[in-house]
Amino acid sequence: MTTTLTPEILSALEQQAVEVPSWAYGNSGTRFKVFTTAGTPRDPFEKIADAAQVHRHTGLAPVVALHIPWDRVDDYAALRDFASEQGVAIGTINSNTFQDDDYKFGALTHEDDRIRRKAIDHHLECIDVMDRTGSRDLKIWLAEGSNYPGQSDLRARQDRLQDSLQTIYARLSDEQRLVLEYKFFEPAFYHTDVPDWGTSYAQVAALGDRAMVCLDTGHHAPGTNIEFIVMQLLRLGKLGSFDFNSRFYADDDLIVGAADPFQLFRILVEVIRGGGLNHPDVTFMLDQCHNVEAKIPGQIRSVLNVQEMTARALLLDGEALAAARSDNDVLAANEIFMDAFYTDVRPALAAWRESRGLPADPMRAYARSGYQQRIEADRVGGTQASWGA
Ligand code: PSV
Ligand code: MN
Ligand code: MN
Repeated sequence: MTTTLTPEILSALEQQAVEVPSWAYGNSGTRFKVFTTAGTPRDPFEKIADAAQVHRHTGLAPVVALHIPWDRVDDYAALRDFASEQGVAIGTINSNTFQDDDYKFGALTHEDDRIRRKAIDHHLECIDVMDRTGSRDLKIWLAEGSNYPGQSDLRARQDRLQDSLQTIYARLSDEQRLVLEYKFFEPAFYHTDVPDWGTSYAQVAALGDRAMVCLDTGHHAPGTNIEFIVMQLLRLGKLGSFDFNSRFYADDDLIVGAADPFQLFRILVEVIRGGGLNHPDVTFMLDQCHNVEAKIPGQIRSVLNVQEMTARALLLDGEALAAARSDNDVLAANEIFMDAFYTDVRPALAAWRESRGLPADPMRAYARSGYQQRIEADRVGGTQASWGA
C-alpha cells in the first residue's frame, strides 16, 4: 500500500533534523582490520564538508557531532565558521576516555584521584570546545567496568562517578547540557559502570535538570523492548538524545533501520507519542560506522531510513487506535498499528522532496553530483581520518 501524506504530516516532517557523527566519514573497521578508502577525510574540516553533502541532498542533516580528541583543532571558531559556510552547524561534543593507558582501570570512576582528575579535566576541555562551537550537549560514554567478579568495588565506583559528574556538570553554562550514554557491556565484560538506562537516570537525576540520558539503540541486550525505555525516559523528562544505529548481535553500529525497520518504527511511534519530533529536549543523532560500504551514501541512506519510518509512524491513526484500545479489541489495535508500518511512503516522500527543491532520489543525486570523484582526486597525501584517530 502506498499513500499520500497530509499537510500536517509534511509539516511535522519538515521540522525533522538528524545529527550526523563526524566519525562516520572516517575509515573504520573491526578489531581485525580497518579498511582505507579513497577520498576519506584527512581532518575535521573535510569530515564536515562530507557531512554537509548529506544535508545538501536530503535537507535532513543540518548538524554534525564532533568527537574530542579525534576532531581536535587549533581554532574551533574557524571550524564553526567553516561548518556554517557549508550549510551545517556543529552539534554534540563527544568525550573520549577509552584510548589512554591511564584509563585501563577506569576514568571518571578511577580509584586514583590523579587519573580521575585527568578524566574530569578532559571533560572540562570538551566544555571549552562547546563554548567555542556553540554546542549545547556534552555526551559522555564511559568504557568503564571490570572483567572479573571481585575485581572492583561496584558501589564505590558509582559514588566516584557521581562525584566526577558533579564537577563536570558544575562547569556547564545555563544553555548547555550533559547527556550520559549507557551500554550493557564492552569493553568490560563482567560489569559496566553505566550499563543501563536506570543507572544513567539515577546518575543524571542527582545532577539536575540539564543532565539527561542518551539512548544508543545498539547498547541493549538482544530482545530488549527499547521503545518502552523511550516511552519511560520521555515520560520522566530525561531523554536527552538518541544514538541511532542498528545491530544484529551487539554494538554493530550498522545503518539505522537496516537490521530491524519495525523496531525503528516502534521507537518513533513512542517519540511522537511522547512529545514529537520537535521535542526540544531530544537530539536525534546517528552513531554509526561504515566499514565496508561507501560512507557519504551510507549516511544518506541512514537519514532517509529515519525519515521514512517517521512518516510511517506519523500515519498511525491515533483515533482509531484509541477506540480499538478502549474496546480491548486487541486484533483491531494491532492491525491499525501494522497498517501504518506496512505503508510505503517512499513515492510520497520523493515527490515532497522535489517540491522543496531537493532531489527526489538523494542516493542517485549524490552519485551523479561528482563529489565523490572530486574528493578521491583531491584528497591525496596526508593521513586519512579513522574511527579512533
Ligand atoms: C562505543 O560503544 C561508542 O559506539 C559509543 O556508542 C559512543 O557513543 C561512540 O562510541 C562514540 O564515542
Ligand atoms: Mn553511541
Ligand atoms: Mn556504541
